[in-house]
Amino acid sequence: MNIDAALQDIRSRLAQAKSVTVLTGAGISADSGVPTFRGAEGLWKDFRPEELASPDAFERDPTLVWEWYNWRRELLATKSPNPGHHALVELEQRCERFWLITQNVDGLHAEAGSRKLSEIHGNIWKVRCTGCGVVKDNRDVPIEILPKCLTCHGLLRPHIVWFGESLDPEDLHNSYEALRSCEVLLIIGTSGMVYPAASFGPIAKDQGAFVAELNLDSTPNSDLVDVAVQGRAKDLVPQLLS
Ligand code: BJW
Ligand code: ZN
Repeated sequence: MNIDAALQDIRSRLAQAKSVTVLTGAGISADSGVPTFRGAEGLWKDFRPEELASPDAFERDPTLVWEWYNWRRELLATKSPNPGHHALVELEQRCERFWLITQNVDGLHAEAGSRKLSEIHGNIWKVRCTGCGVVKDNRDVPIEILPKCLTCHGLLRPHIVWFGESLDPEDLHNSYEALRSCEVLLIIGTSGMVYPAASFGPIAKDQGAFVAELNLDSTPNSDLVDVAVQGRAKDLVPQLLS
């Protein structure tokens, strides 16, 4: 199927669906200039995830981990939502039932105006106390190293889900509910390598949803979906609404 026919197929499915769920990954923010994780230009090319994005790494060297997050904060502070993010806000407004599940921690979906949203890997603009667990917004760039909790003086950490950590139960509940009930699932800009999000496509497919993938490349999801369209999210997602 050529791209125009594939987009038309997705458009007509969206128009008929009462319940739509979307899963996004780093690819949608790549069009805003945010680096992805994997691939030739990805963050994991220069940084080792187990040295920076794991609870062990933070325990071993919190200064190093915070320095990395300060570098990311400096970069992200200059970035804005792109037409792909904005098109998903419009889709949310058009749909009777809608849920956006994002793996991205950059906060760009919320900044664009998405409200029916689970940020399942957390948010880089939030901090969590390792002592009392309180979560607070923090947009300091750079953040003071090492940041401390004003209530209990415990060490603050990024409110991000690192490898080996469990996702927030409420985010998981909302995500599974949205996957079980959707008629259409759009999977946008994720390599489909990280669990549990990597299982979301198969879950929606098993319960009978029409599943479409929008990505620059093929991924492990490409073979199981009903339609896979290759291209940039900022170009493709707005075309689903036209
Ligand atoms: C474009 C584009 C453009 C580019 N337009 N497209 C088996 C079952 C269950 C769990 C596991 C399992 N095996 C291992 C696990 C544990 C682990 C895991 O999945 N590991 C895998 C690597 C195998 N998962 C976990 O630990 C999770 N917790 C968990 O499962 O708890 C229970 C448990 C624990 C332990 C064992 C078993 C169960 C937590 C995962 C947390 C992930 N956190 C990270 C890092 C946060 C650090 C930070 O950001 O500060 O989140 S990992 C990193 O990958 C980040 C992302 O959200 C995540 C996904 O990446 P994403 O978004 O897909 O980005 P990329 O770069 O991979 O891909 C970009 C895509 O965009 C590409 O396809 C491009 O082609 C495309 N693209 N430009 C459209 N313009
Ligand atoms: Zn505290």
